[in-house]
Order: sequence, then C-alpha cells, then structure tokens
Amino acid sequence: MKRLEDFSNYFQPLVLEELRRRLGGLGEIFDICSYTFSTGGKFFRPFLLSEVAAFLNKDVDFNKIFPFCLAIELIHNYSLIHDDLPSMDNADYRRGHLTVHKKFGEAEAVLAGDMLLTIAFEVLSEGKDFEERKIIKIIKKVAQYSSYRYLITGQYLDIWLQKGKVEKNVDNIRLINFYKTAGLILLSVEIPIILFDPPYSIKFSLIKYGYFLGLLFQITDDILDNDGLAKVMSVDELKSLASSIFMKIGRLSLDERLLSIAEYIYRRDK
Ligand code: GRG
Repeated sequence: MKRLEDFSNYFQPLVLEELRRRLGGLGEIFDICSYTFSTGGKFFRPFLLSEVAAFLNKDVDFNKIFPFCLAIELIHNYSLIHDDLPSMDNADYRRGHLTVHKKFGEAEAVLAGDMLLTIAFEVLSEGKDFEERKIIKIIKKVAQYSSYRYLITGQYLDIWLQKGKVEKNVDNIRLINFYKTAGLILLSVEIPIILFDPPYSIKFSLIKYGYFLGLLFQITDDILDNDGLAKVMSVDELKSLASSIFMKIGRLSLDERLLSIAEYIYRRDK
C-alpha cells in the first residue's frame, strides 16, 4: 500500500533520530535498542493512528501526534524482541534479520525490550500539544492494554497453551491471538479518539473498526505464517472468516481511506 510505504519511509528515520537523542551518548546501548527499527518493519500501528487522527481532524499536524505514534511503535517492537527470546518463541530471525538476542545476546535483548517499553511512557508524557487530562487518560490506557488487558495476558495464555495448561482449541487460539494482536491495534484507534473526542456515533464505529481490524490482522497473519489458527482451521475456513470480518468493516460508516486500510490488511501478502 503506497500510503503505508510512504509513511514508513518518513517515520523510520524519525524513530531512529528520537532514540539517538535519548540514547546516542550511551554507545552500544543505542546500537542494540535501535537495531530492530533498521530491520524493515511496516510501521502499521503508527500509520493507523495517524490515519484515524486525520479522519477525525483533517488539519491535524503530524508533529502533534508523533509522540503517540512513536510510543506505539516502541511498545510493538519491545513485545517482538521479548516474544523472540529463547524462553518465549525462541526465534533466530525476524523480518529476515537476526533477532536482537541472536545478534547481541539474551540479557541485552531483555534490556533492550525494557528500554523501549519504558521510553514509550517517557515519550507519551511529552505529548504537550493536548490537555493534560487527555495525556493521563492515554497513559493509563496504554499501560492497561500493553499489560493485563491484552498483550501480556495474551502472552501468558500462549505460553500455557504451549505447555499444555490451556487446551489447544479454536476458541482459545482465537482469544490468545486476539489479545496478542488487538491491544496495540485498538490503541492506535483509541488514542486519536481520546485526543479529538468525536461524537458518540463516530466513536462507536471507530472502536468496532479497531476491533475488527485487530481480528482481521491476526487471521491474515496466521494464513501467511501457517501458524496459530491455521493449525486448527483450514485456509478456506480462515479466508471465509476474514471475508466476513472485512464485509462487516465495509458496513461501518467510515471514509474511503480507513476502509482501504482494512482492504490492505485483508489482501496483504507479507
Ligand atoms: C509482552 C513478551 C510480550 C509479548 C506480548 C505482541 C506479543 C505478545 C507478541 C509478539 C508476537 C506476535 C505473534 C504478535 C502478534 C501480532 C503480530 C502479528 C505482530 C507482527 O506485526 P507486524 O506484521 O510486524 O506489524 P512488523 O514487522 O511489520 O513490525
């Protein structure tokens, strides 16, 4: 998707610049913590956040929402670095490059994840262009969604599924995958809602949009990776599930730009 590619090309150097501003004086610590951002992620979550912000306020100045975009991407990368660790998924490669622990060592990777997660909260506290009460509300929501409400609970359940403590069935896998994926996707939709406070009907459609997008993202990811739901459902079943969610998104009263993001997720091949 051209708009996402343009956004990624614009956003990636900004992320590196921000990390350099904070960690540049710390030598190798900067190299370890910034490595993940030079390995070619899509930057989908900050892109989604900026598109929802533009939907709610056509004149939005990107500089004002940048701290929120950055925080989401920092948390996303922290979760991937920790997910790849030997005690979790034990992955050697991500995005076609060595994972952080393979390149720099396990302790270093744990600390890099910790660093990115905590910097995200520092960055959020710097969103000076909006009222303080909105910033506090966002910080609270980000803390909840990245921990017990979605990400970390999802990871616990996943680990227990691998260990046989949670039954491997379609419902449990759907729930786990949803938790692991939906938290940050919903946040990317909910943060601009908090910032721009649209009327209730728009808020409602957008939250449904974020929820469906989270589901769709995970289903297409499982089809692409032949993992998760693809282990317990056929590709045809998954495609028909994805198609029904995509149709539901199409019925929400949103604009063409937001619908085209759903279409990109639905049809993506990487
Ligand atoms: C807190 C350790 C810990 C884990 C939380 C998020 C998570 C749980 C684990 C990450 C691994 C995983 C399967 C996440 C599901 C979400 C997902 C599909 C991530 C990949 O997102 P993309 O495709 O990645 O946006 P890029 O590489 O483009 O940034």
